[in-house]
Amino acid sequence: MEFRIRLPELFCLYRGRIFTAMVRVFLGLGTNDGDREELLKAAMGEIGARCGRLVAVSAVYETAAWGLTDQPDFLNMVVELETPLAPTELLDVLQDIEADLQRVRVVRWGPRTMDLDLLFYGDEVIETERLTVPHPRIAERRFVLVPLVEIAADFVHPVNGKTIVELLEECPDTLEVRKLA
Ligand code: A4P
Ligand code: MG
Repeated sequence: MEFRIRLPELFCLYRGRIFTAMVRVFLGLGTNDGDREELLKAAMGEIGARCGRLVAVSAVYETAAWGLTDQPDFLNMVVELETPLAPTELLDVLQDIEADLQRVRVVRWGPRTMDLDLLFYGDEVIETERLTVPHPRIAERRFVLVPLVEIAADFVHPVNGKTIVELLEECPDTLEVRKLA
């Protein structure tokens, strides 16, 4: 005879652990040091294996450096996932993945092998010492908004109430963001 446990809808089973419902999350990936395409592939593999279920993936874009402009171009992309992890647990795993990909933090906004930013965590607004969500500079950056429009055009920013399309239309950034074939 077969026994099955039926979980109430608010709970889910993920890799042998019971979690409360999955949360829709968007992550930004950026790299401008090393073999950038391989680094993006490796990061995606790790995110899929350790953070949750990948739901959507944007194209890869070559982008001029924002902030500290005198540095090599970046490759950027964004991904959507469903995660069972709490925000700080997710940040821990993202920072572990950055470390595994040999990121060394030297200069703020400077070159890096892999930068993983938590852009949105559902519609939650989080302000702690370690974490600001939504990521505070989304609206100022075409390298985030252009790939986001591809996979989440109608997603509403929980703080300013604007969709990603609206944010892109209003974005003052003029730096180049070029889709790779
Ligand atoms: N932290 C707080 N909130 C978050 C969040 N939502 N996601 C904290 C991720 N981390 C968050 O980040 C510093 C601290 O931010 C972390 O310890 C975490 O607790 P970091 O990644 O160590 O430092 P950073 O990336 O140099 O600084 P920062 O301010 O996070 O920079 P950004 O915003 O990540 O920007 N130009 C192009 N074209 N493409 C890029 O990808 N990236 C940056 C970095 C600058 N210019 C760029 C790009
Ligand atoms: Mg960062």
